[in-house]
Amino acid sequence: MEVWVRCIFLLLLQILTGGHGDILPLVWGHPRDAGKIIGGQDALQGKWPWQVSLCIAEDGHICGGSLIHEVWVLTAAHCFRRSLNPRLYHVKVGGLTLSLLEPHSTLVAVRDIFVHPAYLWGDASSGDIALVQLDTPLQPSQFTPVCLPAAQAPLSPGTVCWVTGWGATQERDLASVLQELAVPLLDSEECEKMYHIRGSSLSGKRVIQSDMLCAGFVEGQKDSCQGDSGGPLVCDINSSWIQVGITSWGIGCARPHRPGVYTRVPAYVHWIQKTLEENRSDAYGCHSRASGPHQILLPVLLAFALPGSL
Ligand code: 4AZ
Repeated sequence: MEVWVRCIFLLLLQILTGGHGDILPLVWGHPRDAGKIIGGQDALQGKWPWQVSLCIAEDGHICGGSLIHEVWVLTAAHCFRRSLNPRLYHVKVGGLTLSLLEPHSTLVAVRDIFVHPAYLWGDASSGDIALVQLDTPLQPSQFTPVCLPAAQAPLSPGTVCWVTGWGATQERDLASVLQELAVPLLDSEECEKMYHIRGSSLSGKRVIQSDMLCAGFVEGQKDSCQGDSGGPLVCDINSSWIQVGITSWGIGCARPHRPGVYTRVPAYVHWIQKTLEENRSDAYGCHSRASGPHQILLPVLLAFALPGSL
């Protein structure tokens, strides 16, 4: 694309997205990053309406995430290794690709980031969960939230669930369409044993903690990968999509005996509830049901403008 055309596009984009002061690239992620979950397939528009892309202005797409509410995104703590400054991040909602020019997609600024206190900022740490509070609430037409499980939800090994994301692929594929992959849940003890097969550096150490969940295949070949992390692992339970996992880590991707490891969401539903309650978004102006500035100001102005009318 000619440089000046690109500049006009960028300028328009700034205006359309409300201009947060930082010039954003047209497509999140460079072609070398764009790709697929390994062994997955293209998702259809609207099939996973809670899926979001967490982006940094300079680097583009860094992680997946899921909408659980009009202002809340669930993602992984390790997505914020670079910085905890909310101003650096944006969330892209409603897209099938990473293109910022995609119709029906929205780019929203981040107000705040809440990382679970158990997360230790190291590889394969417990507590790999974070909540992102958006700067402006989404309209009901812009998204559908995913359901959260009960704290005691039994996650039976063999249940086939779905992982989605724009993460890395083995192939150098330029397509950046959201990928989906069906993965069976695995028994944690079996998963622990698998990770110790030819895993001498792990000997004596527990790898799969109680807040982790494995999903995938003994033989490898199909898996989530870098760039999918933070995104959801969802199961269709009684015709509702329930998020049971957050893509977290693995040793490599799609290797035999190294299935994907996910944060076990039922272990954190109380923390999620508490964080949402303690950070209620009552200060969102027009969207607030409490009497916000508009609800007070309008009758006062009318009283002055129309003396005798009240
Ligand atoms: C990552 O680096 C990553 N195979 C995510 C998922 C998996 C491995 C690595 C699972 O973000």
